[in-house]
Amino acid sequence: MTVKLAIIGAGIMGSDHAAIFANELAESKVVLICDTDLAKARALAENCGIQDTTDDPEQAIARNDVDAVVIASPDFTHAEYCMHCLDQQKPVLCEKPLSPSSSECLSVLNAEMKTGRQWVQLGFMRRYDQSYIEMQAALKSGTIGEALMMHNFHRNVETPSTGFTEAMAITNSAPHEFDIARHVLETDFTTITAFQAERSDGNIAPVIMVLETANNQLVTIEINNNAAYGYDVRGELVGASGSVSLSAPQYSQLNIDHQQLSRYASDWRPRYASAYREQNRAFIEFVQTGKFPELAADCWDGYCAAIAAEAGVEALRTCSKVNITMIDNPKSE
Ligand code: ISE
Repeated sequence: MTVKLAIIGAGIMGSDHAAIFANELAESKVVLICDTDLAKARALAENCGIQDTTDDPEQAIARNDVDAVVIASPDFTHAEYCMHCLDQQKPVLCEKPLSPSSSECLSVLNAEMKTGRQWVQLGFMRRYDQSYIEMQAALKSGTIGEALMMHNFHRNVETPSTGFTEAMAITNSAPHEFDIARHVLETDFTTITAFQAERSDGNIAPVIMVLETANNQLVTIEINNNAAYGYDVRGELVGASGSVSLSAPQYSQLNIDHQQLSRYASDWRPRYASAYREQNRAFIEFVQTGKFPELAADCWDGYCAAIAAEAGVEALRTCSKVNITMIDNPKSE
């Protein structure tokens, strides 16, 4: 069965998803691009040879010729559009975060649970990145001993020109690390502290967070949204008898003028190209079979990331260690 998709949001990620489904995943077809800015929807549709466009997300989700939905609109719209997908009982691949608000995440989770099955796959694509897969495998096989610490560095060239607030370092960027650390370590966070450097140029300054886990491990996260030099994600999992660090795929190095040079991409898409492809492939299989993908994040994971983010914002505001207190996972009751 060819899965017919609507993509909501014609920005960077909407365009990226459209290209992946159109060019790399033969069992899918994007039939509709939706953006509240119709001109943007039209431009993307034209670029990818897609016929239909609309500026009405609710109608897009409800259309009979749409089997499943990809949400890549601004963060604050994700929960609402997921709710429409649940109303229509259509599988949805929703970009992270599920919502910046943990209570909104819970509303989506509860609405999903009422339907009796899972519909929402959350786009924490790093779970499909080979370097994190190998990191987790080294831990699970006992190769590095028990996990003690996980260090994470997440650097963007610069913040988007509009709409990126101070808090979004924690609510938009760091959720990747909140999720991947929980996923690799298979545990939850208990506390968070956060610190911010100062910049004299008015740009959003780097934030460093330290989290404790339920298994007494430490997780450090640096978010630097204005690193200037390139897109750079690093990480290391330190065990009792060894460590494993991420190495970004790199296909060549240039040797000139007595220097060895390697390049940084200007954003995350090249670094995570294969992770996005594998994530999206898993989504198509999910739509076809109804079986939720083993590796993927779900609404509960979205809630866990949001509650860590809320505590992080509070920790930074109050310069104090904040407890991360979660409800019991209703899925395991
Ligand atoms: C951005 O907001 C994302 O969503 C990307 O997935 C991430 O890799 C990037 O660094 C974030 O700023």
